[in-house]
Amino acid sequence: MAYARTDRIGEEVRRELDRIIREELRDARVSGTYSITYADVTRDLRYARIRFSVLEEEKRGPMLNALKNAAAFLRRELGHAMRLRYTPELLFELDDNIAYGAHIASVIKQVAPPAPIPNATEEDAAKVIQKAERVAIIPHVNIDGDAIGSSLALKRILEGLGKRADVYCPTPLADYYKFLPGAESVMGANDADEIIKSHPKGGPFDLAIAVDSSSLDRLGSCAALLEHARDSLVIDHHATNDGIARVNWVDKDAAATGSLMYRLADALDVELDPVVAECLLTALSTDTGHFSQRNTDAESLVVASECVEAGADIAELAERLHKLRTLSKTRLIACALNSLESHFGGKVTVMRATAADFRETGTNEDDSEGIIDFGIAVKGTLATVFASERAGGIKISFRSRPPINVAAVAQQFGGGGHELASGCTIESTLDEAVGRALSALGELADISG
Ligand SMILES: [Mn+2]
Repeated sequence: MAYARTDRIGEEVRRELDRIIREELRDARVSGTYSITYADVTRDLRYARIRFSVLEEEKRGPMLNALKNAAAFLRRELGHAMRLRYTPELLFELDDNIAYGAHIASVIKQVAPPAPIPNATEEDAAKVIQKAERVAIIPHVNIDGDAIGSSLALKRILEGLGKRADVYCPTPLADYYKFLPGAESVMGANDADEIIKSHPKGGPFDLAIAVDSSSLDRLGSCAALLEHARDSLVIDHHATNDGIARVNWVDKDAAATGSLMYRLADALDVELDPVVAECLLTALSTDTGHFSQRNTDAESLVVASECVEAGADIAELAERLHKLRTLSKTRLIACALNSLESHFGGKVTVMRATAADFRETGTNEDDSEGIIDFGIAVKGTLATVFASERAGGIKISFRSRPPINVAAVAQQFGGGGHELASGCTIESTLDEAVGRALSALGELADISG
């Protein structure tokens, strides 16, 4: 059945190309008595081998060159003329040249399916992006400022290149990020599920991009988009990244995924506009504690400087992201501060937010963001634990100072993150989860030594 379909498409491609070449391709090298004899379209529509023959021998070479030079133009025209979900790349060969035909066959073998790229660079990322027309962007669950800022910046960058890009949030976006330009257009996990159900694999997305996400778990049910799209890319800065896409661009030394988006914009030759600037500054500001944590590097300050130059208001953002909080959140902080404990001779602090705290203050999980900073702010603290009671278990967050590596501790419980900031979920009571987190810290991070 599939063969019959590609045969039919092949014949349509052949007919349309013949018409386009005769009517629209103005190239003196295309002359004489020629015919487009056959179009062989691969089943995934990625490639079409176009065979043609020319009666006059001396005109064969020039015509082949003319068609190869015009391949991009012909493909575009073909795309307009035919309603295909993907316009194949055109590979021309002379009907009567067996050697060239064999070469084309080996090229097709080499390029399909594309090989995974485990250590990709911004150039690799730019290449797969340039090829895509419709893109799905997926930030991680419990979306933070880096994830949403980077995702919305990426959406804007891609739209600037004339592509269609949508952000699919695996969990709802917290209210305090809704001021970001583009936040009103984000889609949810249900939208992603529906698209996956109503389209065959490979459509409608040419590319799915996971942002700031170190594992498939972190994408919730939106992880399916990565499998479903024609191609996949991850852009991330977590050292614990599993290599979840075909093209994996992970720079663990980057302060934020926002820094990578800045490099990507440069690689794609896209200038920062006020929208990209505000989103990127949010990403950087969130992941660096407004440019004050240890991961704040020269690049993050360059990005910040460029964002301010492009129109982002850094004071306003600092207020929105770090200084202003609701009365109910302020009360939740009071509960957490009240629970403060000191362990390992003052080297580890612990705070908790119980289900009752959330209920009585009228807050939700999103409001616990940033509370952990109060724990690491206590003088003499090398590591801090913040445990909050959630529907799905106890969410444990860790922060530390060098050389204490809390990524390893979170991984022990199936979580992940960075050396100095990580998290996991433990299914138990609040007290038991805190006990287990503390003993893991003691053993793995050698806190007692
Ligand atoms: Mn990040």
